[in-house]
Amino acid sequence: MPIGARRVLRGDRQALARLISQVENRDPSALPSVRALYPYSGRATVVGITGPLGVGKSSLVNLLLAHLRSDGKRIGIVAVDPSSPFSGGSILGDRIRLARPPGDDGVFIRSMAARGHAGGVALATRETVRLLDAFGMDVVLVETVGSGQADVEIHEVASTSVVVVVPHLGDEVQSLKAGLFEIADVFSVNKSDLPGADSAARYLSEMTQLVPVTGSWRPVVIQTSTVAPRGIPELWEAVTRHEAYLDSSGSRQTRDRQRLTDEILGLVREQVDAQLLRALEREPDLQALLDRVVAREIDPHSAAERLLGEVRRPR
Ligand SMILES: Nc1nc2c(ncn2[C@@H]2O[C@H](COP(=O)(O)OP(=O)(O)OP(=O)(O)O)[C@@H](O)[C@H]2O)c(=O)[nH]1
Ligand SMILES: [Mg+2]
Repeated sequence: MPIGARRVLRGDRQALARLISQVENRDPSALPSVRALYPYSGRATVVGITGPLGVGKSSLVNLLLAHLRSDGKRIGIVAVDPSSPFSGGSILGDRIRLARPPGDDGVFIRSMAARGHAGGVALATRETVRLLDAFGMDVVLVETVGSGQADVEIHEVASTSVVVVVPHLGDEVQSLKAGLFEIADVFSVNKSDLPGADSAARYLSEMTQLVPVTGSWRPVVIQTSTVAPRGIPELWEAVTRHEAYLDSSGSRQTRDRQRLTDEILGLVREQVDAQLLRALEREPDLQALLDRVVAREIDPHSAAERLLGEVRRPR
């Protein structure tokens, strides 16, 4: 087994951090360790915490962390930064930053930049989660910003997705219907210390009755507050109920297989793309080929076939 992987299994936090960085940079030198660690993963409960900007996702993660730590659970946290155009500005002024309690070895927190990954975020996030899993974390919490068209498709990573909203959703209700509604296993109506929480929760509960679901799970709606702490044990209880449902209904298996199919296809695509780029570099007559297509001497299909031949050509 590669030394990096052995160190991770031994509980070496630095080795874990280094490996995650390599995974994030799609550095091929991480591959041997990533592969060696795969059999040690699959034990952690992976929970997505997603929702629009500033609804209190990090605050909830902090309180869930405290709740789970008091239960002796080892916790990994992955925070995928928003790639929204606001992220450089002061609009996020009072965001809560996640921090590991000093000296607590049962917690590992990692931020990932969503920017500059173009499609690779889900892949890198999934592998990071898997490394935390192999490291021995019981629960991995993944915070992502999502407003219906999530940057990271959280359900590609998490077995339970908590969608966080706040009272007075306004226009967000529309995008909720479109996107987040489909992925929510549990709703947290956070900031329920503010007025309107009851009616927001009631509205969401009614919506969950209307939206078609696959299987027999209907999203559970929990009111939470992180400033006047409320609903945190109930939120976690809803998550564990959903996890139990996944097991009893057999849908964990179905979902896992689907996720792995997507992952493998994603990896194949990554390789094919890279091969295509190399083939394009090898094709010195690309411009000439293009000229011929422009001059109507050959058609685009023939040009594509020619390039495909290059991709398939053994090197
Ligand atoms: N009133 C009230 N404010 C809250 C509550 N939870 C969080 N906040 C406040 O909402 C703001 C954003 O909280 P965060 O936890 O950073 O929210 P977030 O969803 O992680 O934000 P981003 O990661 O930037 O999308 C902070 O000022 C929090 O103090 C709550 O339950 N009630
Ligand atoms: Mg946050």
